[in-house]
Amino acid sequence: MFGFRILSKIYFDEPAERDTMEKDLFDEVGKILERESRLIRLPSEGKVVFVGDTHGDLSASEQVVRQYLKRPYRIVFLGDYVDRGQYSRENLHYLLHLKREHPDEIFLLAGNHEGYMVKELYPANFWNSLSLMEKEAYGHLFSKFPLAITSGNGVLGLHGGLPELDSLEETNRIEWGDANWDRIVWGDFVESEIHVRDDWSGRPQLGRPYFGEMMERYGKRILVRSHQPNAPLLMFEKRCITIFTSHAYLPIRTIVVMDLEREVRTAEDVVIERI
Ligand SMILES: [Mn+2]
Repeated sequence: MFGFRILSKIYFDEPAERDTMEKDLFDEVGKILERESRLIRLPSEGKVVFVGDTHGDLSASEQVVRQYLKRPYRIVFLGDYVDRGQYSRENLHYLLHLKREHPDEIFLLAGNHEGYMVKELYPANFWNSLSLMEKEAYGHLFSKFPLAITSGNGVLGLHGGLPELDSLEETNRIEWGDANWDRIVWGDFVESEIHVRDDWSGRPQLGRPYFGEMMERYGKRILVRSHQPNAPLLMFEKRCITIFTSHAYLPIRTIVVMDLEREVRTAEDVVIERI
């Protein structure tokens, strides 16, 4: 708490400088994101590290970057950078700076907490601390974040659940707030024979048959996602991996490291690492 007050004092006491810094950073990262598409395609060489929700846990992001921001790795953050943890703003700005400096090595996908301006949520301690103007600036930048990332060796990464599309290419046509956006950033997987159930919680519930059908349609073997702290680490014959990388939720932070040159069939073909 003490640390946060000091940091927020530094930021809030210098509004002019803060606005300029933000504007340049937001403009530059916004331009980089506009060149990317909503569906990122990873190259077929090197390795990739997937990082789950960081939720204001700045030191989690820093640790992954210290370990893996080097050849042959690329780092994919699966969304939910803000709220819950103590250092939302610091964590997010750290990642935005990284994206600006290393646009081809760092990828920042959208989570539901980046979609607050479209669909409100709780807890929203970061969002609640902002003025309306700031909310709009963050919301505008977040609306450019990609929704999914895929590789030729059979992996798909996104924040929550699978969309229902004819092909993954159609990810580029998803609008923020539509039904497929909702499944991607809000979707939960359940060990059940249901297909899809949109229940009272506002979180689409996606069952085993739906998982199998969509992965088959998209030609993917493994899904790496975050978002759902009560989900088992592995589901659906070890083809659905759920990781968290924030002390705001769980005492253990988990990441996935994967070789892009090797075909993957289940979680046994990747490294699940505790950091
Ligand atoms: Mn989430």
